[in-house]
Amino acid sequence: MVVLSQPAALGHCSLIKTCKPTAVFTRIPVIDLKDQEAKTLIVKACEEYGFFKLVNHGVPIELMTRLEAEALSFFNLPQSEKDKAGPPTPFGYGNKRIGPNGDIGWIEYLLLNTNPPTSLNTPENFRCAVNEYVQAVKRLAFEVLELMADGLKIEPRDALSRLLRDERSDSCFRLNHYPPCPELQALSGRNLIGFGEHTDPQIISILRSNNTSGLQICLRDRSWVSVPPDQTSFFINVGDALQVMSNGRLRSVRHRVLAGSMKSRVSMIYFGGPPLSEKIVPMPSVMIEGEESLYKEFTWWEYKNSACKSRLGDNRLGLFQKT
Ligand code: GA4
Repeated sequence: MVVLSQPAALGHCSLIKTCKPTAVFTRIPVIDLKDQEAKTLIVKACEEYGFFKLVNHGVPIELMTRLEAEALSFFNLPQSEKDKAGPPTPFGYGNKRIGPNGDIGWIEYLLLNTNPPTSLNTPENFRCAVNEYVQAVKRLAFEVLELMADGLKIEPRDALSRLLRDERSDSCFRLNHYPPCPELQALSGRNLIGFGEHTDPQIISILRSNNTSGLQICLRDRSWVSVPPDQTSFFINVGDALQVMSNGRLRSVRHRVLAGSMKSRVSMIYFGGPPLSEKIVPMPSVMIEGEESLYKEFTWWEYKNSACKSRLGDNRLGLFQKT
């Protein structure tokens, strides 16, 4: 990754970093939710990559496309109208600035609370589409976490999903719009960083995007690969909290999003988090006899607080690792 060598070519986006093309991820684990083996395959994918694609998930495609259309009508509003829904801290509309500590990207977004839903002054249709979609994706997250518990032989099987089912669950929802940046064409195939590399702090993230590429994940050997888009499927990420709860067995995946020169990318992500008071510790049933926790004990509230003070690309779990 480099800071632009020809800032003039990009004018207004010259502060945002670019990066070179990367290889396509051809070995992406694809999991069919209705497959008998799903629980084993989910655990395997989360151990190796912390990431997989979910098909046959039962969420109607119309729910996704309806929300995508509503989101685009919002993002197509004049800037002054969108700004009325800002700032994004804690919830609302954000433009280029990500988080409170100076991170920027080629992105605009809406960050929303899910418990209870953030009440933005947006059209009724938009709010309905968000609420219906979030309900469906939440249910999917419960199902995936229950299969994961089965695969890890964790009892009871709702040991993970109950944290998201809890009405105090600290979950959120994000609608991202990565506008095309035509000036990029002058930079021979380079892409702008839309959302810089990071891991998600929560337990699990469920992402759906339109048919525009951009998502990349970091493999164990630290190489970056780009994930081919699939607007009918979901992409699932393990978050930091789940890495801790599995005592490092499941891997919180580093990922980033690049913006392109021609097509706009729209993504919608549900981040499933536990209640603020929840202690984030390895679950006894994932530990073998004599195994010790790799992490110091902390609550989700403490972790979130520390995350809010961090930069996007920081290794946030590092502060909580036992030395
Ligand atoms: C990354 C995952 C989610 O998008 C998010 C992000 C949050 C934000 O946009 O405000 C953070 C980032 C995310 C982690 C570190 C802090 C907080 C921006 C940032 C620099 C909503 C989340 O929960 O953590």
